[in-house]
Amino acid sequence: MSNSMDDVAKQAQAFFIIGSNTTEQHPVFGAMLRQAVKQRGAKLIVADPRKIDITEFATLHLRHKPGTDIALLNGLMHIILEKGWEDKSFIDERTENFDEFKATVIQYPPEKVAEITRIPVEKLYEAAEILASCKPMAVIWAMGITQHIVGVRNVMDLANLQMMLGNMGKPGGGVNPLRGQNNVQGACDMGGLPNVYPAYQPVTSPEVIEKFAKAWGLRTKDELGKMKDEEKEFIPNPSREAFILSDKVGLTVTEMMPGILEGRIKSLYILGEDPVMSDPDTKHIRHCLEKLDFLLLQEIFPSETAAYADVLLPGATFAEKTGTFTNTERRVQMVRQAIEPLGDSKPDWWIISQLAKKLMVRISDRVQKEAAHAGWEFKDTAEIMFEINAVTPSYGGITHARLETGERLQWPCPSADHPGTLILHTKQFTRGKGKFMPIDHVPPAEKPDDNYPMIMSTGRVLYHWHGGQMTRRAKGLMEVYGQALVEVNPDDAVKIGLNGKNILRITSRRGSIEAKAWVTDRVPPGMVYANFHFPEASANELTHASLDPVAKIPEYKVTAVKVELV
Ligand SMILES: Nc1nc2c(c(=O)[nH]1)N[C@H]1C(S)=C(S)[C@@H](COP(=O)(O)OP(=O)(O)OC[C@H]3O[C@@H](n4cnc5c(=O)[nH]c(N)nc54)[C@H](O)[C@@H]3O)O[C@H]1N2
Ligand SMILES: Nc1nc2c(c(=O)[nH]1)N[C@H]1C(S)=C(S)[C@@H](COP(=O)(O)OP(=O)(O)OC[C@H]3O[C@@H](n4cnc5c(=O)[nH]c(N)nc54)[C@H](O)[C@@H]3O)O[C@H]1N2
Ligand SMILES: [Mo]
Repeated sequence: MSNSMDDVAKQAQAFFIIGSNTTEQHPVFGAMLRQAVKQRGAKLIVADPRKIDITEFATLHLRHKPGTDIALLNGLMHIILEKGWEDKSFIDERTENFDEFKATVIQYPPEKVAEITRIPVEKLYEAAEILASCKPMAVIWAMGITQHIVGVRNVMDLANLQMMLGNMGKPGGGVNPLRGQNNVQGACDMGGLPNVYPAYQPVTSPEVIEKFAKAWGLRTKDELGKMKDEEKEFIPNPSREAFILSDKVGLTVTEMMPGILEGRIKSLYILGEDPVMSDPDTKHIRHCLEKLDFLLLQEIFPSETAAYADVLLPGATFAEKTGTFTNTERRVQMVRQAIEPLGDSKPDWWIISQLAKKLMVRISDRVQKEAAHAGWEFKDTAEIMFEINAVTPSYGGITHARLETGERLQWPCPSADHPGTLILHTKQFTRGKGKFMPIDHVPPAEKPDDNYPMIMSTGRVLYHWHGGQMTRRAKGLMEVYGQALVEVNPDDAVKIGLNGKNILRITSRRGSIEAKAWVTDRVPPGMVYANFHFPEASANELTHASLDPVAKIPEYKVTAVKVELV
């Protein structure tokens, strides 16, 4: 989030929630927003194909066709320009490329947008007026925006909107993606991505490579090139670049799986992920995992993916270890060990460091054991944090000691005396001026046809967590929500001939599931909504791996399906 939950909830005059089921998937923040609407009359626009719970509190619900967000946003911005509601001084002072962007937006008059999105023209005008007249206005989104082949473009178009209205760098405004997993923000900040080191420092940059090579006592490619042959004697494996830092961008998960079939990937080390449940097109994923030479899985439970593992290492859970999580507002929080790890389980960081030491020795028996171990000897996670402080500028001043005193630290926090940053981009953007990006509507990858006439959208429900390894083990949750339900509109229920029966078969071009119907107008006619919480009826048996070309995120939100009575 560019802003913080507090300032958004307390100071925004309007919220634009687009593609986020906030009260079910981020219930704490969802409750804060609901209160803002009820108690201080903040306006709320929700753009979501489904009638999710928070629409009950909405000033306006824009129920557009899945995968038409760009058309919707361009249409709203078209009206804002037509009415002269844009923030001209912000555009002049803080941004560039406005004219090129404007030329694209002009192509989206309300009538055309109404046709693409199925939102009536009057509603578009009403929405544009609320968004432009309530300042500051905060945009909030989640997977309804990103899980599309145009995920990155959707996000850029939301940034266009906020720059056009001058809502960036101000309390109560901003662009606010709600991060999903408890520590996904932290994992990304620490370089758990194929193209960057911690703090988004590119793996392709020679300066960055040199910095990390120095910090970790490794050689750079340049240094290796300059070395004499006899010096190379001491380098265990120069040809495999084992002891230098690679400047190659790695693969994303969604590229690794097909990479197995292409022979590019021979083994996988999976930690805390259950791809058999969460990756698109399960049959394909099973096939890929079967072809691996070796799969090491580090888990807290024997998950669905465990069936394919050669070795299963027991990781300790959040309650059994001490460290930090970084939440959606870039805030680093202490997590403290409450109980001793059960059985043989060990904290993930400890397992990784043990493995690393063993691998280093295996790679070369010529390297001194101590040298190989250097850099992997951590007493605890507070010590790991010191290394983070040294190489991660935005975390430079975030230590366990400061967090233990109760300080609220949101990155960037570059030094020990820095108070952290509540709101980003207050004076300028990371690149200097904010660049408007001309973005055109592109329809979803999979189109309905006579055989697969309906659209399936997928996501989660309040009571379960993804593959359900944790939540399906909770008795109370299973009592409330014990089997997969598929939302189907009452009109479609009639057409399908449900007539009191309740089991549906949903089939896509890749597979088929049977699940109980929940007949509800939460979904519009022509659309069903399924989750991936139960292995016996997981939506991912049906989804497909069409990817956003930049982020490589699959288009989980649009699959063409056939729905029948069982
Ligand atoms: N209880 C619970 N909470 C969770 C999780 C969980 O598994 N269970 N998972 C966490 C994680 S990792 C994540 S990423 C977040 C996800 O949080 P959300 O993104 O809020 O969750 P989703 O269920 O993916 O729902 C996204 C919303 O997008 C809408 N949508 C679908 N297609 C479109 C579209 O084309 N355009 C627009 N504008 N909207 C669309 C859906 O109707 C839905 O309301 O939740 C986190 N919180
Ligand atoms: N169809 C469809 N598919 C989706 C999505 C969608 O909206 N629709 N959403 C996608 C999104 S946004 C996400 S984030 C992914 C989530 O996909 P996954 O990350 O694969 O799902 P989780 O069930 O959260 O898997 C986490 C696993 O980690 C284990 N675990 C928990 N704590 C620890 C720990 O401390 N250490 C270790 N080693 N393991 C631990 C749990 O037992 C669990 O099996 O799903 C994606 N898949
Ligand atoms: Mo997520």
